[in-house]
Amino acid sequence: MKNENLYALIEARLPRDPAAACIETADGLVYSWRDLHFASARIAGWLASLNLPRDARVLVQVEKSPEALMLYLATLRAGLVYVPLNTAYLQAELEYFFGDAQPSVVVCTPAREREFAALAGAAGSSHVQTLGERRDGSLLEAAAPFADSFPTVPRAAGDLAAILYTSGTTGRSKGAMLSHGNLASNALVLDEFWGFKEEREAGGHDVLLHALPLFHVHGLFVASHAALLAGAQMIFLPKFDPKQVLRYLPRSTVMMGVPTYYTRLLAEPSFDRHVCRNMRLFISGSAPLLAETFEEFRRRSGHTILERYGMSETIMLTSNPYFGTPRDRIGGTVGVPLPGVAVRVVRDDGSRCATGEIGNVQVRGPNVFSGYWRMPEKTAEEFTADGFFRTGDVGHFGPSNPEERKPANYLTLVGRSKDLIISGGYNVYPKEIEGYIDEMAGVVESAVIGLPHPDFGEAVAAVVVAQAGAAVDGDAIIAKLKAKIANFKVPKRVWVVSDLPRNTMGKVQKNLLRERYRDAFARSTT
Ligand code: MCA
Repeated sequence: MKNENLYALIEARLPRDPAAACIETADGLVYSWRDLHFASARIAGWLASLNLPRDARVLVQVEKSPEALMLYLATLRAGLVYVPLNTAYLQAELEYFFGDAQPSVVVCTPAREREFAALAGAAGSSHVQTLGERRDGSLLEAAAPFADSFPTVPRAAGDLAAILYTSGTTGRSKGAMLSHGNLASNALVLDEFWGFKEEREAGGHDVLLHALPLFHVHGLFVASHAALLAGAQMIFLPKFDPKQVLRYLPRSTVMMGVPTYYTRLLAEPSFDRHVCRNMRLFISGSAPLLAETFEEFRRRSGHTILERYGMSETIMLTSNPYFGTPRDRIGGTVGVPLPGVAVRVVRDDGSRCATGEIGNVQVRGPNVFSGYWRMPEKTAEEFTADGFFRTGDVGHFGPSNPEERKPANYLTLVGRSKDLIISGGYNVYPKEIEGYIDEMAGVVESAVIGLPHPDFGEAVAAVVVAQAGAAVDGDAIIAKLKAKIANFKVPKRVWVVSDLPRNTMGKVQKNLLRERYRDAFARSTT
């Protein structure tokens, strides 16, 4: 029977020349495909030596490095389940992930070893290793004695490969369970849809400029899988630094990023057509790309950004086309459903919307996850009887008015049915932050909102009601939150007010608050 482990597919596609460059780092190190294959075999050998049960979780919170990618590949090879965590998460958040995922293996940065050992102890995880950014830490030492070959553990398409935590509307994060088949099907579709296959078959050599974090769908799956299946070289930057990106762009052919990357590049005076001379594709996702960024980018670089749409639960759903003319990439839309992916827009009663009519976006296909980890009820709520996942996004197919030049199969997102803020490509659910603020001394209640921000697209802000006579200070609230939760979730501004606007039903009118404070970050970049 065919081994449907994603790594079996990657292995089958390894370039013929194993000495060819696979990853180049900003420190000037070059890893070959052989290095990647051998080192991930050693880590897989170590994981296998632990004799863990099927579906054992490997929970990882490390900085970006080639070895972090090898650890992910090793987990696939050993048939275990990879659980990556944002490096910004702090104690309170980590406790939840440990309790929920109950990992058998934990890998953290050397600096946080003690903290993780305590968390692991409490959660009953027996194996804690460390991995630093420069090949330091205990993991590589533990893996060193193992062979540089490892037979990839057989897995079926439906077997669990990874759990990705997404913020939850109720404040609790949910673990989206993605299978080997989910990951492989999406990677294979994108290989063709975004022209990697054509480039390869024409004898070209794609070079992917990889500046995304390695713990989300975007950087870990979409970007890395594309390069791994294409045999393309990756330039691996530890984070998005526009100056560094400008240095590597002339040698690159493809870049993927969130809109903030593109606005930051446009803020660099030296960003021009010459710098992009070898590029064939810029892709944007994870947050809405503003029309002005789309247009200005085209003017400055001569390239039309390809905007696509995805989620942790579904990986990629729709994309603007790569083939055709640049005019086929329509700004403000997220393009057409990817091959094999069914996307529909429906009314609240489940009936199909007409072209141009706004409704709820739902999706079904081999890319769609099987459910939330240990949350059968939540999973059941999010799927329709005929197997479509309710994305929580609101949109329409085709033009919503006669002036719009949008074909009927192009999807435009106009909002979300769930209360969600997307800041710099990271999702933040107000309910979670309100929970932390409301438990602070002197606070009666709070409303967390997203406001337009020139750098992050949207920024988190909070409006807080204090108890009469209590000395509640916005800056103090921010400082307390910074010590407790991931920095991107911390409100950039807090206003203390006497009460919140409510409708006749008593519900807080966040739209009025968003209106009142809409210009708060108008020219700010912090
Ligand atoms: C950093 N800060 C932020 C954010 N990132 N504030 C709001 N939103 C953010 N996203 C704050 C920090 O709290 C800190 O504040 C200050 O900015 C500097 O932090 P630093 O880490 O130096 O920031 P940075 O390196 O400039 O990072 C900004 C960034 C980064 C490059 C835009 O957030 C980023 O790489 N975002 C990409 C996210 C991503 O990969 N999303 C994909 C999710 P202070 O100084 O006050 O502490 S996957 C997904 O959504 C789906 C499936 C999909 O379709 O792709």
